[in-house]
Amino acid sequence: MNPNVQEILQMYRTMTMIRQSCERVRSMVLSGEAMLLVHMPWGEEAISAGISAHLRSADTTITTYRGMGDELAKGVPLKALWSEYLGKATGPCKGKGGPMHITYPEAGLMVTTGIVGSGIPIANGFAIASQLRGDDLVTVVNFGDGATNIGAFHEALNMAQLWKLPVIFLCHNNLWGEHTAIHEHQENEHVADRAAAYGMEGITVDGTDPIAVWEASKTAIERARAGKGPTLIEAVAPRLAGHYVGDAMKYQPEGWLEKALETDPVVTFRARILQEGHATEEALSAIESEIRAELDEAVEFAKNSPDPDVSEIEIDIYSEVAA
Ligand SMILES: Cc1ncc(C[n+]2csc(CCOP(=O)(O)OP(=O)(O)O)c2C)c(N)n1
Repeated sequence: MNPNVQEILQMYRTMTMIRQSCERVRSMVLSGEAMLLVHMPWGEEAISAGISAHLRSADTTITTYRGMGDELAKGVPLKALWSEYLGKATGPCKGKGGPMHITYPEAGLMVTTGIVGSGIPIANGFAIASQLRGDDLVTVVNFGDGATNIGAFHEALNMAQLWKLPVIFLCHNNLWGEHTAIHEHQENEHVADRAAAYGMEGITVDGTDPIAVWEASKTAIERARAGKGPTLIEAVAPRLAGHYVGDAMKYQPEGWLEKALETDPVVTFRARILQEGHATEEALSAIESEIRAELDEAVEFAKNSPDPDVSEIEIDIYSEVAA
């Protein structure tokens, strides 16, 4: 089964929004207009767009410091996201979370974490809650290839399979863990092969192709909603920029990035939409302009928003302890 035209264009819209936001963050950081340590999902846009097509607002998403795409695709509004990125009081975490700690329960975005692998067992917790409530909600946890070497990944997969938890373990395999290439940190040919150790379904897909991600996640989400347990999806999508904005990538072999750019998901999906006749050049340009205008408005809103007041500094940070 394939996505219909409306779904295809929605995925293109989401991917464009993520890419334009990546470009804007980079230009603001490199020009000195914003001071942030940020990790962009450059190249991973199709993964977030493909899976989110099957998610409801009430489903849970957990992501990482490279989570801007997952956050936008799940429905975090641009204004909210940008306000938090710029540390403003209008952000969903009142500017105290920043890019690495965005939470937006209204859209089911429950955790963004900077601790590699830490979101994976937390996903099991949300999934157990669904099981106890007896609903058919799913939890999607996003993480990188490097995170699959963390002990918590293995413990969480074992338990999720044993208890048939409604979780999708979505590995964004961008072929790098910080400055280390994947073949220098694990010997498995595919990250998805690791699922077999726990009796779990594991699948490797082309993470630069939103339709491939759409198909794989449709099957996995339907299985999870039906109580048939978790799936490990490995979506392979080369990282098209540095580990963080400002990383000069001196550790990459010569020509690596140039080759990876040949499968730039936003560029190739655009060309495919045109070639398969799903939309005209004018229609795609209109989507791009519309998003640029929304982004301009969101960035202006965030820039003009107040900083958090100093009196806020301990609020929402420590819990009240009864004497
Ligand atoms: C527990 C822990 N160990 C180390 C780090 C430092 N660190 C930050 S990002 C990163 C690389 C993680 O690679 P991967 O999981 O592939 O995710 P990617 O950055 O490629 O999205 C490391 C080691 C950390 N944040 N947390």
